[in-house]
Amino acid sequence: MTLYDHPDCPFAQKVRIVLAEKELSYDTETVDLAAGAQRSPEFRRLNPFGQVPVLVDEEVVVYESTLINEYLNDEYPFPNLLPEDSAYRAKARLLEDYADRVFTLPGMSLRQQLTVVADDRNEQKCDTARNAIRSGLAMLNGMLKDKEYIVGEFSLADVSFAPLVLDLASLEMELDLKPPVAEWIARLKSRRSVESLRLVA
Ligand SMILES: N[C@@H](CCC(=O)N[C@@H](CS)C(=O)NCC(=O)O)C(=O)O
Repeated sequence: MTLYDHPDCPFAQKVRIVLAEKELSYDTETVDLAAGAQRSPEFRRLNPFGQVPVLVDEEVVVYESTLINEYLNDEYPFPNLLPEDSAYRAKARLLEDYADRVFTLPGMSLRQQLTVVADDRNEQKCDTARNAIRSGLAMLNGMLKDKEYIVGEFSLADVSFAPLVLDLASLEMELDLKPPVAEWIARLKSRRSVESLRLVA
């Protein structure tokens, strides 16, 4: 199995966490995004949208991190990372989608702005991103009040939030994390899969 990867890509990190949870061995092909390797005809044959991550498992090619993780969970079912109950499974999937679109993408946008000297930053973009991240953390805080993980057991929903929550320190934000969410982050950080990937700053 080969993962077309980039070390800083939070979507590729989601896949790496699942591969580690399932203790699967794989090769890594780092795609040089800065040099535009994702736009090469060879890479576009794997993913016509020209993005990492892409997983190649023998003759099976899957792109889109959420779909790769679904594939991994179907094909390598132990440990199962989705709830048995279909209502909870739907909830986990909805939260994965929320994490990708409403939490991780604003985090990437903020991170990108922070690479620019302060005077040239788009403060409106920064504020929008910070607000989205704060709303996401507040929502998680409410959901985690009586649970160890977002839908009870550790699931693909936790995986989807993990890359950004494990790297909140780099976002230069004042955060007053309440115990449910702070304890959940500590729990995520102590998982063997996460420790082994050294995603924690
Ligand atoms: N929805 C995609 C997003 C993947 C994505 O945004 N990948 C970025 C790196 S983090 C990428 O390959 N960017 C290169 C480009 O778009 O040219 C997923 O979940 O896999």
